[in-house]
Amino acid sequence: MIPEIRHDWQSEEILKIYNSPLLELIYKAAEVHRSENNFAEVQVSSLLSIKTGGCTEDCSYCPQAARYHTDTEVQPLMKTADVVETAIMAKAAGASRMCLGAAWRSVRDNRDFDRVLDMVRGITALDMEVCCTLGMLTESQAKKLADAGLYAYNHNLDSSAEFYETIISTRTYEDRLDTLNHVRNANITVCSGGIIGMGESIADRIGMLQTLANMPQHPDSVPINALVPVKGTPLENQKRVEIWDMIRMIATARILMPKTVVRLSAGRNEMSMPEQALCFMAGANSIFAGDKLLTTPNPTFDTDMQMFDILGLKPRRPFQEREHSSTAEPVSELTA
Ligand code: SAM
Ligand code: DTB
Ligand code: SF4
Repeated sequence: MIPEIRHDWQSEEILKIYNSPLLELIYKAAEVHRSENNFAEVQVSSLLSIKTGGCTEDCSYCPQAARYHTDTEVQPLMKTADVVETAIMAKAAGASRMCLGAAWRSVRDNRDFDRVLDMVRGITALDMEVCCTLGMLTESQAKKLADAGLYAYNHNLDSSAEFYETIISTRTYEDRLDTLNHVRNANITVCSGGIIGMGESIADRIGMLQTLANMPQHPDSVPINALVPVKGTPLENQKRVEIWDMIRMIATARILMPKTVVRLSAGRNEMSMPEQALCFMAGANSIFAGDKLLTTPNPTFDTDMQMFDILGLKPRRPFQEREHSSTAEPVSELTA
């Protein structure tokens, strides 16, 4: 079976896939994954918060928003040498990508941005992919990041356009889409996904997947985060997302976007190994590794490497995504 790469998914069809009997859904997604990707390979990203807390935005899930009283300590922008040092350790531990996160609403053209550009150059020189997530970008900022060697930019849609308004009031869904366009136009790979477990409906989950899958080019990677409820945020009392919902999201993303890297993202610290194994079976082929996400705990590199050994998975080499086509080309012309 060779899946067609489509950009015209209707919400009814997506809902039907999402709601199909669970084992059938996993089987179908696994088939797509095996036909389109090397299913034994998992892309391993390491996350580093280069500027923590004190953010002006009001994202209801986020421990780094200044207006919520969380235990997150505000930290200024890290020094370039410390960031490169951390990347060297992450590479030695098996990561092919370093993802740098800053608690900014948007990038400003100042010395801090120049420092981030230096970090991008420094880590790229280690033969690692660099991803940044710095908030909103202008066209010229995206171009500067591309010129510095940036490989990927993460900017999540988080949910459907309708639900987005209820969790964030300080920027719009359109703002998010504009930044993603600037990233794509600068020839940086696009990483965009969302969070489940915030109180959204299934229709909201479908709406987000539909927006991502119907972009003219599928995002190169799609992180699926389970909400980490953090004390002090408006979503602190949300109950833990069911593993079955995570699996349904991952499998549906895999079927809609066959060649995209689907990342099993936040929430792994609360998942058992068999639960994660089902996510890989359903088409997840990336993780964030390292004992911390941005501010919350994550399994250690060693734990994950043991899991890979048991499941027969291996970390993927860097710089593979640009080689895959997420455009409207017929898949039959591509090798699986
Ligand atoms: N400030 C930038 C932005 O908002 O794009 C970059 C950093 S922000 C922390 C990156 C992403 O982390 C958010 O878009 C959201 O999807 C995810 N995130 C933040 N807090 C989370 C939480 N408590 N649980 C799960 N995902 C979370
Ligand atoms: C993404 O989708 N998930 C990561 C990354 N992109 C930047 C962030 C998860 C953050 C979880 C909460 C925290 O550790 O602060
Ligand atoms: Fe700021 Fe990003 Fe957190 Fe929103 S998600 S409060 S923009 S750091």
